[in-house]
Amino acid sequence: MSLLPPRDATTALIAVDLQVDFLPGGALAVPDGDHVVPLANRLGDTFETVVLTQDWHPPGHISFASSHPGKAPLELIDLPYGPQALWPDHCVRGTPGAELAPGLAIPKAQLVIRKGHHHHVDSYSTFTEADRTTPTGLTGYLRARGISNVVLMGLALDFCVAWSAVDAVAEGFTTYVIEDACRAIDTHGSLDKARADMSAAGVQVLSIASFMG
Ligand code: VGL
Ligand code: ZN
Repeated sequence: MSLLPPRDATTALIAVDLQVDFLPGGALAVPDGDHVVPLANRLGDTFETVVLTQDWHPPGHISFASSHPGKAPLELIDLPYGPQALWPDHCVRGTPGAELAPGLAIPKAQLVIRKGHHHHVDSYSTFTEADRTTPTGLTGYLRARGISNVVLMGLALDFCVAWSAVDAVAEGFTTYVIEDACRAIDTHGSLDKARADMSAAGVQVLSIASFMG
């Protein structure tokens, strides 16, 4: 049985990338991505501190296949910071696809972290960009508010949720992922890898039923 996080002001919810482009019909649709939006609303109600994240790329971002002639979405390329999967153009800052999901209703949420805004660096993680050195500033925000535990949910489990969870552990937070409040892209073994990476890092995986008790 997994331990549950303390249900007090030391625990924050991070709702990851609940955005139009990751919902059915979006540019990088995650299968059944829309199913987790009502779960985010229910969970959000039970936390004092809620952080929303938004994938937020400039036009022509380095993670877009269209920025690399001859390359197709889901191919891998080598960048100075390591391998980078290529994606369809998605979550271009200021466009309708980058907006938060219609139906997302967490009025308590006070911070939105926008990530992936550097032209030459992607950022699946909401803590540290893909160069593994540039911080988003989220750690400082959470620490300043006395947060020591984080609970993650959202899209996509095998990219932005998993990378954020592994980094949350590295930043010293006790870290939980509510797996059935996430959906995955699952390409080239990414879901199995994400599960293995989270388990190796010590991320605790919960179900929404166990969490809601
Ligand atoms: C994501 C691929 C590219 C995610 C973001 O939110 O998981 N995946 N950009
Ligand atoms: Zn992205």
